[in-house]
Amino acid sequence: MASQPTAILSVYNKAGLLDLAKALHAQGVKLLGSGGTAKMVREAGIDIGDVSDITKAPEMLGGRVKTLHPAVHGGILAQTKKDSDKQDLAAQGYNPIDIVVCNLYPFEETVGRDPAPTLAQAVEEVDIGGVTLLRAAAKNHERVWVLSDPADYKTFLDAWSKGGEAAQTHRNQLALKAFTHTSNYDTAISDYFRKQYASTSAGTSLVQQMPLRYGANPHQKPAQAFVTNDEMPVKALCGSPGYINFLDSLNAWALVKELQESTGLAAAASFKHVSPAGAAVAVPLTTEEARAAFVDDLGSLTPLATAYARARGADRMSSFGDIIALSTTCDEQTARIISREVSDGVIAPGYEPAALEVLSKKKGGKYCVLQIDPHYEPDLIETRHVYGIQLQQRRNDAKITKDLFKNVVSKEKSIPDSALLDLVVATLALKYTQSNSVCYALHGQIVGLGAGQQSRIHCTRLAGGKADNWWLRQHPRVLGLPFKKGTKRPEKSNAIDVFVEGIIDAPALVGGEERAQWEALFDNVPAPLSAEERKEWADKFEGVCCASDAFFPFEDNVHRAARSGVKYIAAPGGSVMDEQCVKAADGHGIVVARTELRLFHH
Ligand code: 93A
Repeated sequence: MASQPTAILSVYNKAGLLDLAKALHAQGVKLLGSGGTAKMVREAGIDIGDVSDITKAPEMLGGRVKTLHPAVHGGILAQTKKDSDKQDLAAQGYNPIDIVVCNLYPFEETVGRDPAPTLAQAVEEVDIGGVTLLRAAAKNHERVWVLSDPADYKTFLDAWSKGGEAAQTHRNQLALKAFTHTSNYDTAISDYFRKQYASTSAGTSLVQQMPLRYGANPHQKPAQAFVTNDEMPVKALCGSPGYINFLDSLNAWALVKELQESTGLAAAASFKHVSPAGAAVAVPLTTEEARAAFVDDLGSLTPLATAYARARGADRMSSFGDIIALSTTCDEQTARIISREVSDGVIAPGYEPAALEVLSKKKGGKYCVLQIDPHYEPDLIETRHVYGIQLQQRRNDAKITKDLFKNVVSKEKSIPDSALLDLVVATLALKYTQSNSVCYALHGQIVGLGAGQQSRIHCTRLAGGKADNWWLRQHPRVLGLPFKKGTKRPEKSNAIDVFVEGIIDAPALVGGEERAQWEALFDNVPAPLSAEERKEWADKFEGVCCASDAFFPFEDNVHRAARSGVKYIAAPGGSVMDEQCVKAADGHGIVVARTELRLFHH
């Protein structure tokens, strides 16, 4: 067996090659190169053999086979401490290879070119032998050095001849780099072929990829959605989803799926900017709720229509242009409710034919109708890239059921079934809301959600303000607002909002254009709600549930919740102020369930 160390050189990117070859040669290393690599080294006057010297076979198929041979891979993969490996090499007259220098055909660069290469051109850029060299050398890094990046040549030359533990550490790092290099290379190849053979635009039955018009903003191109396992569980029956549509749809679907699993009731959600504007289960609407949700003209509602009417009615201003998720097959009545609202899209496990017909006419046929496989289970580990760095975590698969609220730590202990249902709705909503978040729920629906605030009290105030608004929208004076015939639904929602919030009566607006536009919507201009009317109505707001995605750091949250009719609170503990918060709750007669489950979501 030869004691002279041997290096195989086979590089597409020839930067630094000559310096490396010169230095290796000077240190007594035998050099063997593939066609172009050997030629360049030889022409520089450095002694180098051809790979074919040891394979005894010429490069063939126009370069498709250069280094793929047992003389090469046996030499790389042999564990020279093993007698049987040594005997195997000797039997074939092969020698061990100690250093592999290789980088790959530029596949990614080629397919990224404008104009795009043909498929045949792309195929030729798929490096086979180089990847095999790298993987073989990386696998046997206990003995073999693998250089996949010209940037590593210099440090390698300093380290390789020294031996010992430091050299092994260096080989370990080079092996990791080579494995990562081939992995990224294969990712680029599969990405390309997925777009060619498994895209919605490829017209094949196996769909793994959907091109998206753009990312979060129009200048963020290209954009796509894809899976690497099985099939894409979501398909567009109508319209084409954008990047944010996808984010909303997947979060909204996860929420309604879990709501139905946990409560046994049909569920719906109305999402905007990756947080729910509303979410609900099918608890029948009171007459006032039906009027405030603009569905009182429809008579009795199906369970799914009830759930969506509640979800959409939670915060009509925020639901403008929503993505809707439905937990069961969309029926015609639900589709009809959706069709008269301003909305961007809907996701459901299925659509009755009549429902699909209604929805596919919306927005001139551009309304986004998505169907999701209800049995789809995402991987337990989820990965995302942020600013070039990959973040990985176990996905939040915590189950939210009524059992979560068993640990009652307040003086008042009793939580009726209806409140347990509302606590499930509020807490599950938070699981899919951008944090920090606080949610108030009543009658099986969100009535106020404070999302994405850095301060918890701001969440609690925001959610409380929305809950108050929801309640005031059922005030007889609001339900009886004398809108002119033909006033559109979004105009009504806006006019009610500014009326309920008291904005339109602000001194700065009286006599101004905004106020005049508002007045023009009515047959006769309504008088503002007086402080007494507001107070009298607010006093009737009761039995509300409030959940928080993390502990309340101060008792001001409890006092604020109490002012919006909150009777039940669910939050994890862990604050130094836990005791004071419970004391504050006791002062209001509020029941507190400590969940010990934090639900941050980003
Ligand atoms: O077509 S290949 O996949 N077949 C091979 O057997 C093979 N061995 C090395 N390409 C192969 N290579 C690649 O050739 C290397 O990864 C390197 O990128 C390139 C170097 O070719 P040359 O030395 O002829 O310039």
